Amino acid sequence: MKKAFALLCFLLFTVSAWADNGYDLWLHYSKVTGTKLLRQYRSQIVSPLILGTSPTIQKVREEFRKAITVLLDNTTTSLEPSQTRTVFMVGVAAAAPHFTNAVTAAELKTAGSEGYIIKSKPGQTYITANTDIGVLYGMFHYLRLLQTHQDITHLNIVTAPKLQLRLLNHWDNLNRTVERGYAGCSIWDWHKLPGYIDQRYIDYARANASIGINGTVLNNVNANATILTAPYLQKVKALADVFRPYGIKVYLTARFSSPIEIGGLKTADPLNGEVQQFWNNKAKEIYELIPDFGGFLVKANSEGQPGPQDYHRTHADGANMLATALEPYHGVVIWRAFVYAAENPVDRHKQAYDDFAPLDEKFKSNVLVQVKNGAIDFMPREPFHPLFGAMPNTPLMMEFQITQEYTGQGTSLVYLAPLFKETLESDTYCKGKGSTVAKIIDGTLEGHHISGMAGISNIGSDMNWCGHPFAQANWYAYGRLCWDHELSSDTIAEEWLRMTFGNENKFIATAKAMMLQSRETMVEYMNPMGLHHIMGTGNHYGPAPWVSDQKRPEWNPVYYHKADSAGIGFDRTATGSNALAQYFPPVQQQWNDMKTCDEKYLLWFHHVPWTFITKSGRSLWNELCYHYYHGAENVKAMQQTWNSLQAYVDAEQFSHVKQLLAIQYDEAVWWRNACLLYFQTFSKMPIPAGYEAPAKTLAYYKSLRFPFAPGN
Ligand code: BDP
Repeated sequence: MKKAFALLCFLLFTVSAWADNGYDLWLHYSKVTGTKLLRQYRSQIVSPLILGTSPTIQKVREEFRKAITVLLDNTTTSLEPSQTRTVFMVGVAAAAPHFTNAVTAAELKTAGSEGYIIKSKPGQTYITANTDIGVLYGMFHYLRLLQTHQDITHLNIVTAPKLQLRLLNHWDNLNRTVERGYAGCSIWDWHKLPGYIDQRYIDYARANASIGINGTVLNNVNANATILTAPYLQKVKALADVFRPYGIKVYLTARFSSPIEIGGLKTADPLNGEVQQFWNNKAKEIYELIPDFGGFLVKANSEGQPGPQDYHRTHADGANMLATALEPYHGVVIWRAFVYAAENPVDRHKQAYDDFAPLDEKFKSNVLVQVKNGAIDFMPREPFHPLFGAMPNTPLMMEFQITQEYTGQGTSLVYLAPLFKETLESDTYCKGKGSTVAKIIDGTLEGHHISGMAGISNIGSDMNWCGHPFAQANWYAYGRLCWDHELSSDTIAEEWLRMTFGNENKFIATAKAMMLQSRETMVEYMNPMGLHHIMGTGNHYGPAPWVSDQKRPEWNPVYYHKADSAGIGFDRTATGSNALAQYFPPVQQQWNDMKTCDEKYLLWFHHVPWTFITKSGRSLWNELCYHYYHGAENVKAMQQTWNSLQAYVDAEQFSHVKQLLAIQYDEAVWWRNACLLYFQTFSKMPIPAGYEAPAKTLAYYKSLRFPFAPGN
């Protein structure tokens, strides 16, 4: 008896220990709870008929079977035609007249090449689209409804993605390190490819397809030309073959100097005939292997990368040369605008605009320019990049960073949808009020034929893919916003929580509130009031606002905060660098007066006296102290919140997040203390009474080193 009990305990323990290691992501199917709901689902989903035999439709079938077997706790649901009066049909509209009877031509037009239609009434369900991939997306949407316990008897959904290129950018190196990766090694095992296809590649594709991501750039923007050699292209082809049924195209970063490194040429000058021929041949070679290859992503003349300016050519010359090579195959060039020159005395904020805005009409039609959300670099909070709105003739792609290089790296619970939304909803006023960044990148403002968004991936070889269990939410949110940038952060968080952790309302409400607050909390304890780029050098881990010894001025935090005895902040108005002039006048007006400037951006645009009275009535110094302390306190509150949710979460997941929150709290206190002690050397003002005094000295914080911090 005792033995049996011990065995039972062992089994229970083992099952729960393995039950939720996070590998399933948001595709964590579990039995629908609630008898009424289960009854509804079981009566609606009877003898589902999935029409078609293509590889994509096979995936639809596999996923559907896998999901409903668990969700409906039903191993017997047949996928054969039904003799009953219940109809449940899935497939492309052309496959059966039932579909075209159920939906209108206008609805199919709206769905386009990737969208889908879901219609239901009691006893009848149709999931259809113009294409196989639309059907797959529709199926995932339907499963999401089941996973989140929605009523499925009166559905009338017609949807299409707002953006065409919905890409992940992996900053993965060929040796499996990941630049700014905090979740283990690269998931691409180049050495064993093409022979060994890891199950992860398939699950990666499933997860991406489930949120509508349709492209992946496999390698780092700081590129290695080896990826373009014949043996590596075979490896790339193997991945492309895995991803194809899931509607995911492969893209590669192209090192601009490849003609020299792997082509035996002496130059990479884009106007040189041999160089052009090298790229034309390379494109041909790639498309013979991978007929649906997406195209090239290029980082050129930035942070030491080679580029056309090495030959006194423009970014457009470089991009157009590659665009010509890809054009016959309908490939695109995605050219990054993240550039700042080594020896440029101009405010870094202004450099990309200065380089790119004049090139607006110079790019070929298969070139997109990929612009980071802000002009500096994925900071916890940045005003939108002034290039949005400044290049009406060029399709601009958004580049967001999903990996948390500057937003807490691998240890912090920071839900990034509010950051993404803040940028997308910003009004550029380029064509009057309502010219939002979202409308620029989705192409609707200027009527572009092509549009896209890129997210720097946070995926690695960790069991749960993203390191921090909550970092999965950022991958999810990014994909959902690519499909529909009008979705709210709240909606997306709720979907993700329900799909990942289950549907307990108390859990959802509490965890969601914590997620929604988390980004602002991080801003408060790291970079309040428009401070930016004050992190550690190289690894970008932790605070180091004092660093001033880097050889390039803009690599030094002191360049950005400019603290002195008079005040703190970067004057980017007409009396300073005048970066503000790169924005349209109504935006300038919002930010050009320190008395009216939104305090979120105050120190981004102004050098503000320590004694300046802020909107709260506190002096600037006291306000900074308030934010730093408030942010750290909020992390403590997050810890308490998480502890209150223990009963709702798998033990392994619970403990994982709990331990990381403890680290996050220590890091928040460290940011707060280090920054305030350092800035205090200029303000000469006391930390207000009532706040606990920093535990360590400034010298101590300055002495900290992290030579093996990940991602560097
Ligand atoms: C910076 C990263 C660096 C990247 C660079 C980029 O620190 O590792 O190479 O962005 O976007 O934020 O190219």
